[in-house]
Amino acid sequence: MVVEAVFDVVADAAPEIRDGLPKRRAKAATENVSGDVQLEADVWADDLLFEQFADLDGVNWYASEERDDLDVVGDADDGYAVAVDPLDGSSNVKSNNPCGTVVGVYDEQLPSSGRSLVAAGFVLYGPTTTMVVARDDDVTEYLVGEDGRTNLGPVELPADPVVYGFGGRVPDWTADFEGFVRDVEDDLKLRYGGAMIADVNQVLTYGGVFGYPGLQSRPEGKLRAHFESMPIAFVVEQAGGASSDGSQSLLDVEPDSLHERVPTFVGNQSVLDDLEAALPD
Ligand code: AHM
Ligand code: MG
Repeated sequence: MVVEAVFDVVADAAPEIRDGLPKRRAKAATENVSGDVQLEADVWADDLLFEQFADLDGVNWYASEERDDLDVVGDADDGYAVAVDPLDGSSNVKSNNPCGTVVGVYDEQLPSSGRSLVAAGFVLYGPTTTMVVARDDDVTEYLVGEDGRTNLGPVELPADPVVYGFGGRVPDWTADFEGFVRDVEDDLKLRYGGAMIADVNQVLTYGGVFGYPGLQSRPEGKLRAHFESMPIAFVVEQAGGASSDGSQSLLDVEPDSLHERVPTFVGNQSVLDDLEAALPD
């Protein structure tokens, strides 16, 4: 099945990506279409995944945070589109903090709503390399190594929220969002590491909320719908949690363009209900 083959590719590539990071910490002297300065590691991980997915039967389109346009890599009109953030949180490579790889499998050409996701998952390069895959109402965590993946069991968001982390500078937050955060910090513990995948995996492990809000200077926030927000929304919702762009599930967002950004929140339903109540409609 194509979805399993996609995550076999990701699991096979993960040890190679991890091993390749120490010698690719330099800046690549290029910017991606979102205006981020690329590391050699960003470009290299993207090329590596592109080559693998281009060869995979059933994958018709490859899209990446690091590429301007969608690449047609198959010959069928009804194949899957694979959307990748090859190295999420790559600014953490310099400071030797965690980063990840994010993958969404869509059953139609992009741009598309998150409702066309059939599977999504991520690799976390932390003290160990793990992969979380959500598909068919099942979310599973794997330990990933040179000799394949080991099933660590199902992932279920804990019922009670414990940790929170929000991106952006506080003076750039809106007053409504800042008011919501002041309430959150009465009860939850701050955990923000600057790599979405690492921060989301803490939420999946302990319960809580991760978000990158719309800012006064950038109402659309920072995270990209197809490559970051919708795939993690799919994972967290399948694991029993919720997602929001401030007023609706991230899976209901209808991006108009490939690299569109969207305010992004995932975590326990109770916290996201409070968020949506605090923000204007
Ligand atoms: P990237 O994919 O180019 O690394 O950018 C996305 C990252 C997310 O992983 C993280 O949540 C966010 O940017 C951190 O941004 P900031 O440095 O503004 O806190
Ligand atoms: Mg990213």
